[in-house]
Amino acid sequence: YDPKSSSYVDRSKRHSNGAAKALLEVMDRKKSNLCVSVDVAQKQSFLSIIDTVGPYVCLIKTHVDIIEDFDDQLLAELKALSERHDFLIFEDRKFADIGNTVKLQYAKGVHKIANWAHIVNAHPVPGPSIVEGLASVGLPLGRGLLLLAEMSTKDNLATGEYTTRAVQMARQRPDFVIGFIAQRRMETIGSHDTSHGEDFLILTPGVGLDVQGDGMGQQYRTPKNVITDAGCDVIIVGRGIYGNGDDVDAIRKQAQRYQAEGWKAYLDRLSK
Ligand code: BMP
Repeated sequence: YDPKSSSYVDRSKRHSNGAAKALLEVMDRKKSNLCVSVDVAQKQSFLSIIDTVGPYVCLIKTHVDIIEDFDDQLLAELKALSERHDFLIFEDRKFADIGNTVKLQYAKGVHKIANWAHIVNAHPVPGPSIVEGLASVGLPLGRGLLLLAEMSTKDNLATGEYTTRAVQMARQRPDFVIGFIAQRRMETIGSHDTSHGEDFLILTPGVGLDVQGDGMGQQYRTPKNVITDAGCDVIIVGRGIYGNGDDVDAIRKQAQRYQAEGWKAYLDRLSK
């Protein structure tokens, strides 16, 4: 079994986790493997970008702790947009603490992330206990977790044995860990026998069509590099979509462009 040559909709049937299933189904339904990362500081701008790109995405990625005028109304509007435009929500929280602390960070505080984010992510650095802590909150709510097995930045430390250990952690909790933030497929890592049908979602940041970096360590690859060549599943695009100002038509055009490029790259991969 090779997830690279299977369709998103066929793969949805292999996942028992509700968030993984729902994501693969919406990707198929909307013909989109585009996740837009909305990294802006004002609520109005945040909601306006999401309303504009909503029809073209499978997933919206948030960093709610960036928003200066955050309130519960914002969450109600985000939820309404996700229903109107049919996308899932991924809070890029990057949990990285002991099980008991991440459990509190996930469920409580100002943001109450578990109440509204279908998907969150965590650094594997604390070991399997971080997954247990998050699962105790997320599993009863049908949520999914991604582990950061690799990063997009220059000279990052998530390589080699660290990446392998992240994959081993995921294999211990396939009910909750639905995949990875990574730059390539992970199923073959750790001299694992892939014949039993393992399937991870690979969500990949560091995607841009017009520039190669941001002067702060970020490194960009194209949708073709990421989806066709590296076999990843979802392209995560931030500033490539809204980085040239807040003109709504320009943002819509960029979202359509990345959606089309990402989908073409997926169809090219399937026809290989
Ligand atoms: P941009 O496309 O504007 O560079 O944004 C990338 C987004 O993906 C940011 O929100 C960043 O936090 C996130 N990200 C990343 O760039 N590289 C990683 O390895 C992991 C990330 O979560």
